[in-house]
Amino acid sequence: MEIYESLKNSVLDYDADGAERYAHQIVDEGLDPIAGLDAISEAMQVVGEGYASRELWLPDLVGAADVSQKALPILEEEIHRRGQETKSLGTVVIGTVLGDIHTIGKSMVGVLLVAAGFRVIDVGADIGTEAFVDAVKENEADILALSALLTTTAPEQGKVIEALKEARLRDRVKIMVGGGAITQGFADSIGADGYGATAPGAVDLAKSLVSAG
Ligand code: B12
Repeated sequence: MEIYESLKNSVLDYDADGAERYAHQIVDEGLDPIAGLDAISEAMQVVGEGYASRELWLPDLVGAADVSQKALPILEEEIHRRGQETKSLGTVVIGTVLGDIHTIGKSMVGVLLVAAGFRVIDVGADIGTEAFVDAVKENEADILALSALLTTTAPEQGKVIEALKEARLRDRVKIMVGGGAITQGFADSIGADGYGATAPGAVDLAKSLVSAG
């Protein structure tokens, strides 16, 4: 649909006003806010490829991420609003690991989990092991979802799992991992309960983890 294409292009054109306007329009016209997240995700994918092939530079990444951040809260608020109408499937604590400030994918996973009926506590980015352990304990989380986009920060996910073992909480919480730097093989190697490559995949995974008990 044209509006989603316009939203995607506004991110690619670094047009913050446009992104905000299209996000509001999606909400006001009762269109699908999740399709809006997909459009932003596609734009970030294009930006990432441009950066990898050296056609774009760090300020371009920052610019596109800033524009995304204008539209995302508007769509997320609407998804939260609609999610409140459903019964909770369980509690998920989600965050990006220490040393890693990438938030967009993590936030998308969080908001789709809300849309699916989970209670989600998003602890943010650049989060240390202690803070994850505390959040799991305080919220009696059923699932801990860890995101990492850098190969240098991926090992932090393993450290969080070890810290949960030390705190004797590992048996009480399922752990799912994801983010650009993570593979199924890596997830297996650190003893995670599941790996998801996409936000919709993360929702299916979370549902299967809670139903497995
Ligand atoms: C935007 C961006 C930034 C922004 C982040 C802004 C923000 N608020 O998030 C800024 C400019 C700050 C940034 C900084 C850096 N970045 Co950067 N960044 C990106 C970029 C272009 C897009 C990331 C993104 O938002 N993607 C869109 C979302 C929707 O995708 P996603 O995060 O992968 O999430 C999806 C899945 O992975 C999954 N998922 C995510 N989390 C989880 C969690 C669970 C539990 C599950 C199941 C699934 C899941 O679901 C999501 C939706 O489908 C990527 C390129 C790329 N192709 O990913 C580089 C990239 C990740 N960055 C990279 C680098 C190198 C950096 C910097 C080191 C650059 C520098 N020289 O300073 C810094 C590091 C800063 C730090 N300490 O974290 C590299 C990482 C290379 C590597 N393998 O280590 C990449 C891959 C670019 C590249 N091709 O080189 N970056």
